[in-house]
Amino acid sequence: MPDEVVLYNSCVVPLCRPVLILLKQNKIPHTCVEINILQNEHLTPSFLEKNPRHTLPLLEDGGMYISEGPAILSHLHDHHALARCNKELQAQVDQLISWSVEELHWNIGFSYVYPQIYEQFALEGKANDDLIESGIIKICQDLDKLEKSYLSSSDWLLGPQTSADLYVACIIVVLELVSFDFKMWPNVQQWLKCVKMLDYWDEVHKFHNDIVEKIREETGG
Ligand SMILES: N[C@@H](CCC(=O)N[C@@H](CS)C(=O)NCC(=O)O)C(=O)O
Repeated sequence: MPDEVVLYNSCVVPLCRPVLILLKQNKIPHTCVEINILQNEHLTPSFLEKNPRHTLPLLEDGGMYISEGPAILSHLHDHHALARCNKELQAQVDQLISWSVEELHWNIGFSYVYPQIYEQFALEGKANDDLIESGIIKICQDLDKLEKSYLSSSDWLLGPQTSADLYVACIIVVLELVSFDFKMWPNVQQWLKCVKMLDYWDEVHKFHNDIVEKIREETGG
């Protein structure tokens, strides 16, 4: 049994990235196993034995398998050196992380970006257009919330910098894959710049950043 935790990770899955950054920032010994989700490696019998719901990220620790980002963080708080905030702030952090992995990721990923770039997430014809149209409306509402409330008077979402900034930003930058223009949300733009300067952001986002760069070159953006 490995002494260090194992993160089953995919370079194309944004929800793996905050977990990986937090492992690195908190110096928690870990190894990464890359699962090629586009080749359905998450559906193989050996992976399904580890996680019957076949989602990534998945953490292995001491023979136990933990899926769902928020549950992974809770485990790392309890059993490893993942820093916690005071109770009141931690409740706010947990709240924003839960919102981001469910609602925000649904709106940005499954209702807008993935149906445009991944065949397997696209619906047929007009249904796909309708999905994308409803997605962008919800995304604008989400960005408005961040712009006008969380980021209206603070550089970070909850006052001090917390793991909620990482989680929410890892999902927001998925919009870069469709060259989304953030200019209507200057506070969000400024905040993203700050989050991108955090330790390990660039290292963990190398795959993502390379694709975004390639898109920029192709579109002359
Ligand atoms: N709520 C989960 C969501 C994880 C999730 O949906 N991961 C997707 C990739 S974005 C996945 O693994 N999909 C593969 C599948 O469901 O078969 C979390 O926070 O970890």
